[in-house]
Amino acid sequence: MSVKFYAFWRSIASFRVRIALAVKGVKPDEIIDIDLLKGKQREDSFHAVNPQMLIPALIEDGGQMLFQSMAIMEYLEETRPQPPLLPSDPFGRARVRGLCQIFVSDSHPMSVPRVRNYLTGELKLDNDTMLKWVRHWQNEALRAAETHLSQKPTGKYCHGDSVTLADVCLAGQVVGSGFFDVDVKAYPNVTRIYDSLMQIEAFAKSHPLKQPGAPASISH
Ligand SMILES: N[C@@H](CCC(=O)N[C@@H](CS)C(=O)NCC(=O)O)C(=O)O
Repeated sequence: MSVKFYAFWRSIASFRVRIALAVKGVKPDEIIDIDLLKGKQREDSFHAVNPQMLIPALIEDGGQMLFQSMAIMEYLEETRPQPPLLPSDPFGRARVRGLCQIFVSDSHPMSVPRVRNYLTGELKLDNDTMLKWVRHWQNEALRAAETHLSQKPTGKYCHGDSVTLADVCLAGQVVGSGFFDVDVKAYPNVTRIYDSLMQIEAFAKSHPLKQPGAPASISH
């Protein structure tokens, strides 16, 4: 089995897949850095890999490229069922996937480079107004998640006491919000779960700021 992983330290979607790989005990054989800060995702060489020009992307055993973090994580779950990252019951799976979507589909896209560049470059928003946009959508997601997570079956983690994909996505949300100076501490369940997750090696070592090339801290 050989795994080729296209990623970047700062990328929250790469962070999600990095955690899932670590939980499943998969160590990529090759990590190809796509430097988003230098716009490398838009170069022809990467366009040939992923026509959407986004990371992460993953290729296993020289097969077809896997794209979109949720799809990649579901693939890992199906091909490496242990330890499970989805509950065994249909309601549990639906709740976990629903929580994932709040972070992955509704909040994260509002903060990615191509959207921020469009807001400042095309729509001529100044930097502070653009950051207000990003923070607004981050807070919307955190507020909704906090309400869900104040209810059962939330436990030590998002869904009971076992780590699921919802936790992987929550970690991405919290770290991503931190990059934009959003006050995550205003959401006590989110913060409590994040703190528990960061006690787990697979999560802690996957943190964006622990990756090669990352700065010690980041703020806008
Ligand atoms: N929904 C996608 C989002 C992928 C995505 O937006 N990745 C960001 C980095 S976190 C990226 O490559 N951005 C490049 C850009 O916006 O130009 C996923 O979950 O994989």
